Amino acid sequence: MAFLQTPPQFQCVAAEIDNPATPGLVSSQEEWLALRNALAPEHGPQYGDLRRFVRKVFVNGDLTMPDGRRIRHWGFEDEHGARTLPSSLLRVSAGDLVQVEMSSSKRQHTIHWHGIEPDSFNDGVGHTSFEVTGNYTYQWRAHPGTVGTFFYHCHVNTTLHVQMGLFGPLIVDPPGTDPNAPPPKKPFLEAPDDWTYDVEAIWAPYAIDPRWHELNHAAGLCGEDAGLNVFEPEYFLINGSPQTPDGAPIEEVAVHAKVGQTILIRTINASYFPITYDFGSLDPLTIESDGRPFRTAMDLSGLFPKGELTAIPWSATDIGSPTERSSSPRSRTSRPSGASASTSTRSG
Ligand SMILES: [Cu+2]
Repeated sequence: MAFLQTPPQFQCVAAEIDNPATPGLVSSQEEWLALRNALAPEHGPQYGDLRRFVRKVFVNGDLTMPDGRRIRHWGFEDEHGARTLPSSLLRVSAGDLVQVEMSSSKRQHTIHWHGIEPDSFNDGVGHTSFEVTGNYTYQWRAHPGTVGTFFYHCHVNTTLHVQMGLFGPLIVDPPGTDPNAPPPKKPFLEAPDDWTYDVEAIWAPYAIDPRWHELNHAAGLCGEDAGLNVFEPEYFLINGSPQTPDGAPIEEVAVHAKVGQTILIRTINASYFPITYDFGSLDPLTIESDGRPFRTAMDLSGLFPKGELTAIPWSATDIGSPTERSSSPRSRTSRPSGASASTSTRSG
């Protein structure tokens, strides 16, 4: 058996590569329903709609840190023109046929659907298929048996492009449900009734090494040492909101619920070190990891490796404002670890 390996000096992102047409691109809901209903039973139950989204790369995002420092970031602009960090939520139901029209800026990017298993054309792993210049419509079906919290991100020079902000949450709701319906909802159909949540939040622990934000698109791809093995974060955020030095809870991502309501927090670890969640006096359950529901809740204290996506519900039974704190990342150079905090408040 033989294989070819590309030496580093030829791995640079430099060429304009034509995108292929999306294999079997479905043109309408009617066409999808006809195809879906003609599937043999072993290819899945007959549910799911055609859902379309747009994600357009932008590279001129601008975040201001508490000390006034401005940080350049990238992201995916959605079909409504929103440019957020993380990029906008993409939410579907199991069985849906998902089409995401992606357009890159001048340089190559992709969207990889982490935890979803599309065919390789639509998987968004550039070096096993192609990188997008111009436009490409990703098409995949949300697996009827895989429900939960995922994320999507660019997979070109991945370490850098994810840090630059090219990522967002992806939620697959249970089959046969409306992904746009508000809670109360079950996280997955087999979940016990008391896991039904009334309030939902999505938190992405994220940290910024400012040096990385000055690098260019292809830094490190051409055999040079861009220092992408050294991550020295100076700012710690939840979503796009930075922690202030006084440790005050980040109000922008605070969760508000009424007494007796159940809260579900979906986390996507967008940083490069394990994250520790400290829920204070609360006693949350962990019910899912990487889009794979647990049949029973598990105690995963301290075990949140990179890329793990976890849903954590808890019941709001107290009145007060306990602070939930996510702390990390600890850098290789023994800087003190950072922390970012927010709160959940309960009203009567
Ligand atoms: Cu990219």
